[in-house]
Amino acid sequence: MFDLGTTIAGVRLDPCIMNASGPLCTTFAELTDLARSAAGAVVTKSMTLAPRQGNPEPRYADLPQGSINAMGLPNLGVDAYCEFSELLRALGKPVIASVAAVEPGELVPAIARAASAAFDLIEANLSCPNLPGHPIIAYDVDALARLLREARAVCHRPLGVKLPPYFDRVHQERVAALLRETGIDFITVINSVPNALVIDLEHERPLIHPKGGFGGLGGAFVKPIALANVRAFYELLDGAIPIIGVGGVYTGRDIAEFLLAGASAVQVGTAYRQEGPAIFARLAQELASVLAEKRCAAAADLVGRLQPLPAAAETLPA
Ligand code: RRO
Repeated sequence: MFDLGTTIAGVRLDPCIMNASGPLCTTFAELTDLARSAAGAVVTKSMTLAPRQGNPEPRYADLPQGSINAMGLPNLGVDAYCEFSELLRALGKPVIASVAAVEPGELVPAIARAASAAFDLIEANLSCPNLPGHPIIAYDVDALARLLREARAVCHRPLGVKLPPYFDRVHQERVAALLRETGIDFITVINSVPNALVIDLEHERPLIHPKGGFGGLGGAFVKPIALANVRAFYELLDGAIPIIGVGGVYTGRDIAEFLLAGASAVQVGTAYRQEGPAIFARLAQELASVLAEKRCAAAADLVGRLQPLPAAAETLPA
């Protein structure tokens, strides 16, 4: 009755709701559960050239308004996910490979390997905040430019990039120009808000172990930052590059806000980890209810439709 789908780089995602790379998408069993859920696509945990154990535990904590993590890229390695790709696709929905690297030089070979498998889209994760001693690549625009050019050259599949939150319009302008110039097919914004610290007052310790307790913040805390980044890139890219919004999606109303800001699809991280694969059916139903309230036939009708708030009329002294 309502069209909840979208098309990104020629790939139909229906509904426009999927998991975010990160929670519950590392093992074949987790990925199969996602493929059998009501999500519009399956996104893998970020894969690296070699398998990784990740950082020492405890490395994740749920919080009243979200989550903090410093997982450190635990994954089975790109070869394992390439092997899974055909089997997962056979379950009937698009599969998106998230690809990352510890050393920047490992990114392009990992992308080339993933592109040789049956993935529909490749999402280059250039925004992992949790690798001790390694800065977030996408905060260095020159390094980002180099990697995007090299990745584009080896990747014949649609190639997107997952970006960190930016807090300054000038940074968003530079990155948007680069995305256009390098022919990137879609962007995913935002990764977790990096280097947050949550303190357990009673024990006078951080909640997680790695990096002295510093980790990426997700969930409700970050939604306004995510919406602002979606909006800024939507304006700067003029709708030319589709945007997948992520950060604080718990309800259909949250999804509608991301669509209004300019996202064509959304990903769900913290809430998916807390609620499991059944969340996708609930979110699809809730998004349909919002469309009904707004008398829209399709999710696409909301994309970018955010209106400016008129300035309040000045009240003159009597
Ligand atoms: O594995 C992680 O620590 C992690 C990654 Br790769 C990422 O991109 N974002 C995040 O919050 N955690």
